[in-house]
Amino acid sequence: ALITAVLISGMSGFAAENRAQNPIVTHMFTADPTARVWDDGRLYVYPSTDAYPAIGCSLMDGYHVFSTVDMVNWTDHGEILHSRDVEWGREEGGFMWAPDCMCRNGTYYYYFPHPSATDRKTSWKTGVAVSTNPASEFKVKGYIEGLDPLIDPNVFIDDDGQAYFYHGGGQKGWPVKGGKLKENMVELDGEMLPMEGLEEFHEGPFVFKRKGIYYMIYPDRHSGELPKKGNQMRYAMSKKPLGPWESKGIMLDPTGCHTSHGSIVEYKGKWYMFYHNYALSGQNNLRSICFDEVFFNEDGTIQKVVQTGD
Ligand code: FUB
Repeated sequence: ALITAVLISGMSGFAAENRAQNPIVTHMFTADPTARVWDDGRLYVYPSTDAYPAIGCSLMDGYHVFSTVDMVNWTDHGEILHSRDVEWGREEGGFMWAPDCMCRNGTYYYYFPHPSATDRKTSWKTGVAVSTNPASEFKVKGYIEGLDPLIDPNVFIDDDGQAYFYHGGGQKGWPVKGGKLKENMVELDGEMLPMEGLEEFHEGPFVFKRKGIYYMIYPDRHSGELPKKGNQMRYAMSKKPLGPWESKGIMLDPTGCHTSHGSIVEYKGKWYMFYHNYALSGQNNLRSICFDEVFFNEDGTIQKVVQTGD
């Protein structure tokens, strides 16, 4: 993997009135952002990469990492992983879909869905690449054994140190499942269970915790005009990391892309949602990552996120 530190200035962040200048990356097309804050005080975004010209999701490849300390200036750390680094991948590459990254004891675990060369529909595996650096030198270690062929991995570590793995979607009607991970972050600890109580689940689960409440956000199956087309982001709340979940409705309207996908993170005292829209390309399958602030009500419910820059 390359370490290409490119300072992208003047194209993103907050304007004077403290609103995000979306999209935050304009020199390439990016989607499915997972935002993480690590001990070095930076906020990192781990997105997937859309191929230009747009030909759907098949040629998505070459994951980059972006980071910031001020939500204004973003560094592109360059490509950290490509399908050619993946043993079980398709010879022609592509299909490097929505990733996640988690840190435990100074090691960064990068989770990515990738199908085999023979059957892209039912052969998805969740690969794990490992590094001691959050944005470079990732080496593929293999994949998590014992999973269903679902997409969109997500990892959450609870306050007691227990790690949880979630993933879901990939085929129409496929579920979202969750379970425990062992301390080594690459093996399941017990059974993966279907997550109960989620309305209209489509794909892209992301779990976080705030004030003792567990949240799962996810894209639903909506595809009509609202006035924009595409999936809506819904959310559910729970008292436990593996549910049962209580559906709470829509927290992000369609962004103009066929898909939606997002993550929520706290940074420097504010909460942000990262997601993608089509503002840069005007095409629903050439996406660009964005963020906007998230506001919670007293009872913990989430106010609908106002999209900036669409
Ligand atoms: O970007 C490729 C796939 O589309 C992701 O894995 C899904 O979440 C959807 O955004």
